Amino acid sequence: MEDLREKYLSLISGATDEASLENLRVQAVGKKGEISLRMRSLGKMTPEERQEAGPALNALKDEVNSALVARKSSLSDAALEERLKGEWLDVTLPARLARQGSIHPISQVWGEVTEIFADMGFSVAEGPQIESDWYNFDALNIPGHHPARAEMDTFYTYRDQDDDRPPHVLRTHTSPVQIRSMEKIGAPLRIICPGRVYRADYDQTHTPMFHQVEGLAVDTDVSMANLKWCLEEFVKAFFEVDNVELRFRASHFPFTEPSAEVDIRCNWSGGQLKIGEGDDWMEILGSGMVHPKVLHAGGIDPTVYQGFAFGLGIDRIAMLKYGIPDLRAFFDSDLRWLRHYGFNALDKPGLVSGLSR
Ligand code: 2U9
Repeated sequence: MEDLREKYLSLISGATDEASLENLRVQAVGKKGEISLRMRSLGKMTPEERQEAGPALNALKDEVNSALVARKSSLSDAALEERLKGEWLDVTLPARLARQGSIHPISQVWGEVTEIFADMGFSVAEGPQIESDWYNFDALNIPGHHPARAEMDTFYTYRDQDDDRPPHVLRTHTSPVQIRSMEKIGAPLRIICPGRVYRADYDQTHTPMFHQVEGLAVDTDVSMANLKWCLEEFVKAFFEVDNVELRFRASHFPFTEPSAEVDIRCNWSGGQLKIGEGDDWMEILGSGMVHPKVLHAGGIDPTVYQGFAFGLGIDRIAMLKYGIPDLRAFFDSDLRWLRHYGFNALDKPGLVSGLSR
């Protein structure tokens, strides 16, 4: 019995994992274990032998069981210790990392423009970036032979050679959204359409994708005077100045008649732009009264309704307002640039809280 005791106590203390410990348990005190079989043989002993062997075997079984429990607990402590070493955590690290992302100046200005026109009762309309020839050109009074089609450096989608339908285009302006809105909502109507547009052009002031906001107001008593007031209010709010002077210069667009390009009085001296003072003029948008043919293409009766429309480049006014020199950097995804020119996501542009900080 002493041999058994020594054998199992030494095996148990040498076990290195819980699985081999379980094997030992079965081997010693399991149903057919060595100690259990010995206990079964008590029946065949004389009463004197049994009196001596019985308590000794019981004591041995208890001792082996205790040794198993103790070893099991020390093995699981060691396993936990090992796991915790791998799951090490430095609780002295700061709980929040510094601000990682920022709002891109284009998103910021998009939000600012939307906020200003929303306050004047304009809602936002959006539409597809891949447009039919009709929505992008014909409906806007730009027929097939019109030079504006060529001037717009259009990206065309591919058609098979035997397919004589006109190809779809990447929209060259957001104007198709206004046609779609006139069809869908009818008159009266007051919308702005911010979005991405595409033209095959690339230099310091042109990228093949850029952003526009166009506006459209249609009603029975709409005039250039309303257009002028809206644009003045917009420019004052956007550049955050109390006084601005606008200059409407006669121009030509196929979709408006009359048409005007709008300049603001400014001062460029010292390389810094000041709005509302000085002797310089800077063009910031195009506008006009919607051409009757265009109203008609949108399903609106031009003998009853008139409309004014305007268009401006978001990227361009973002550069002007925030002093960003090169348009191409907008789309480089350079983190240093984004951190420098980006805005805090929590500072949402608002007319009461402030457009920009
Ligand atoms: C409809 C009717 C009229 C939108 C207009 C302009 C003048 C204009 C340019 C500004 C800078 C484009 O981003 S830019 O290059 N836009 O000058 N846009 S009027 O006129 C419309 C549009 C839709 C149905």
